[in-house]
Amino acid sequence: MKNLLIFVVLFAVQSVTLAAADPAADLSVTNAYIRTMPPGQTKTAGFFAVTNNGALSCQLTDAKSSLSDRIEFHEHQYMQGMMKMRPVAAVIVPPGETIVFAPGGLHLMLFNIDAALKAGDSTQMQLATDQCGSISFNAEVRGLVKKSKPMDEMHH
Ligand SMILES: [Cu+2]
Repeated sequence: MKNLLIFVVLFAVQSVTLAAADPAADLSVTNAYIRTMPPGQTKTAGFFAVTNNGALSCQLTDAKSSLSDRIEFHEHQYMQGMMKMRPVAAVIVPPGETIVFAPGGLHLMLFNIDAALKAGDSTQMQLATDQCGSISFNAEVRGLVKKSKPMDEMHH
């Protein structure tokens, strides 16, 4: 009987320790939003800032949304005077750092969107990582900004 009691206490202590060490709690996402789509489009871009307050390096491996069955990490780069974008396999968020997904740089590319996106709506999204668990966050739908440069329409 005494042994059983010790076992229960040890088990409880261990559970608390595991919960406190949950690395997903060390990730936070702020300023998340996706853009509305021009008529006839089925893909859009998403942006956010992710901060790693933990001690582990967190590699973003996957993004999910009920709006899209295919989401890729993309980045924009100037190549020979042209803005081009290409997929990035994974994005690393080092301990203590914030990685910003913003227009003209890193972004999420959401494909095959059936639903109409209305500015002011919001949608639940998840980011998965290699060793820091996954994190859910709310992304606001924001209207397209009118751009004076035609290059922004060329690659999406
Ligand atoms: Cu893209």
